[in-house]
Amino acid sequence: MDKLLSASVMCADLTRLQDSIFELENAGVDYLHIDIMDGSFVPNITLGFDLVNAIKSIASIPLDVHMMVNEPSRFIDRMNLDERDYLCVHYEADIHVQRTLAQIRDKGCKTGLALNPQTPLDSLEYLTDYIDMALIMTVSPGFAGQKLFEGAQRKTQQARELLDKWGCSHIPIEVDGNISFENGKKLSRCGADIFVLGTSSLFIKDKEMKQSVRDFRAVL
Ligand code: S6P
Ligand code: MG
Repeated sequence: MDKLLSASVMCADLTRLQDSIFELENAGVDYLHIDIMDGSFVPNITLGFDLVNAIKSIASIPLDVHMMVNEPSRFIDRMNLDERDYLCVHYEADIHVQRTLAQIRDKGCKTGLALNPQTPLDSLEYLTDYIDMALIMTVSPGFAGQKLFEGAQRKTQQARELLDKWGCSHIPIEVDGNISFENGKKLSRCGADIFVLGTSSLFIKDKEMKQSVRDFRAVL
């Protein structure tokens, strides 16, 4: 499977959002990762649906929307996404997550299912028919600039093994949180396919983003 890079928009310069989006595209990332938080599922509030739609209207690369929101089904129709985009919800945030994943499919975009660090991998087992990507959180969600949790490599490797065992080698694994060059390299070897780049590797003072993207691809 191709290794893909998804840039975390919440880490970009939001005072000049349009330029930031074009800079990220120009730097050569594959997706724009947009974090939506509700101040309840996670203790923070970041980007929202209107912003997703605004970005979608100017972006030429697909979006990778990560909803850290309780009962996400309430908001899915608020976003104008298409078949190139991922819309990812959390297993822990929705007691009827199967229905929500089906709702996202009906909407016509790709589904993602995210798991917090402590959530067991077997949560994925009966949902594999409904997911186009598994998002393994490598930090507890809510903030940029955190440290990789200790079990992240083991969990990523086991996720890959289990998905393969269940006949789902086609489902990519995304990793999100403290994806530095070093952690990206290790997680890539464990089977990660999509890497969310934030303050640990892409938004680095005095380093050109184009160079960071090149360097990141080189370590994978
Ligand atoms: C926060 C969110 C993430 C962050 C990203 C930041 O939980 O889901 O997508 O934006 O992890 O990257 P970094 O390198 O600062 O951890
Ligand atoms: Mg995220």
